[in-house]
Amino acid sequence: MIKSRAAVAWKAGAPLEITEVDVAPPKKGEVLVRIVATGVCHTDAFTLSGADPEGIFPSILGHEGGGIVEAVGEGVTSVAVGDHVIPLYTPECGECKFCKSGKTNLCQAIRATQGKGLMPDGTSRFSKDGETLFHYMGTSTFSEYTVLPEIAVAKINKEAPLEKVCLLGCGVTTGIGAVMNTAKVEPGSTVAVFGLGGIGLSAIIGAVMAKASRILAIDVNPGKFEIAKQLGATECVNPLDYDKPIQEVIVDLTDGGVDYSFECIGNVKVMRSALECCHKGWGESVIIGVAGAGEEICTRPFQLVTGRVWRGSAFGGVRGRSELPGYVERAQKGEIPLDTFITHTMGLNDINQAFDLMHEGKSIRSVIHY
Ligand code: NAD
Ligand code: DAO
Ligand code: ZN
Ligand code: ZN
Repeated sequence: MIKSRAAVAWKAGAPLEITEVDVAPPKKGEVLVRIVATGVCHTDAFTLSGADPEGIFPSILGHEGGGIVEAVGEGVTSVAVGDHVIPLYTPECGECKFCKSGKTNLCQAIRATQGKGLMPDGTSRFSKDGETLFHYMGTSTFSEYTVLPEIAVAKINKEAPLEKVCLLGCGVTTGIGAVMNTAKVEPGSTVAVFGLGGIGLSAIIGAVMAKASRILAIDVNPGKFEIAKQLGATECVNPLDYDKPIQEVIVDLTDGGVDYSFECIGNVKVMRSALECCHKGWGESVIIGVAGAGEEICTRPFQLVTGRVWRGSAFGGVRGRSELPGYVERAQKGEIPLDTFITHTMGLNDINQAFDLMHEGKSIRSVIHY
């Protein structure tokens, strides 16, 4: 057992407690990683709020980390002590039906146990005074030391700053990937992005990379517009400035609707707007936001009959072990401006402030430095 500083989520709706926890050594096929830095994503707040149907307590949240391998368990061959890695909440075993399909990044090799907050052998590596603490998304980056299956770490360039590229562990990759891999936006396309947090702003970067001709950035918080424009949005739209549904506003602005839209909020009403602002005959809408437990989407089926397409995207469709190192290289070359996302940095002791800043709409990403 080693001691680790961690932020523990004891129950839904309560602040995290910064405390010392026990971490058991990595077992067969597992690695112990010292997390150097972690971002705080809306999904952590969603789970902490209690709205996440998969939320399990007490647990150690966090899934947007960067760290260094400190020890490896029996049989681990693909990473070694000292390697720099990004934890993957979507692993890549390369062998399951999903990995072999070539059609999805949703590896299922450890899905059953990961969803229960456990390692693949059905036990947890975390405890506090003998009480089991559950893992979260298989990553638990709000602990300085965390244990991950070997198939859930991407080995990256050691020269990349972990306190920046940690953002590629979720938000930035999710937004860019949804545009490039899921929608496959073509040059000259018109794009609407709903929600300008870390995910939506990354979708804007993806739309710029894809050479979209117009990128409409939509948010109810106008404080997000400056950064959206800086990243390449061509127009910013605040739904609160209009007295008609936002889909009608977008359709009017774009001669019948956009080619692609992305919902980056987790609001089922906005998901409908994002679909219905797409162009008749070919417009495609991608759901990225995660809606609350029990919520459902709806639209008139005629929207689909008349050619609009509704799809979803997890981790931007990116296969973590094989593709994430390439994202790190693109960030190193300056093609992905990670600095723009980091509005706040703080130590682990102040992690609850990161949640407050997110709820107040004041941050894009807070990065916790251990
Ligand atoms: P965030 O809270 O930082 O940003 C959300 C933005 O949406 C804010 O700027 C907010 O002002 C805006 N917004 C809220 N209500 C709105 C409305 N009605 N109309 C327009 N704008 C509105 O969140 P984030 O970290 O960017 O995450 C966004 C969503 O993506 C969350 O639901 C998160 O759980 C989800 N997510 C999904 C994946 C995935 O793989 N699919 C990965 C990471 C995050
Ligand atoms: O394979 O069934 C599955 C689940 C894969 C988890 C993908 C989660 C993506 C959305 C959650 C937001 C992540 C921060
Ligand atoms: Zn996330
Ligand atoms: Zn797999």
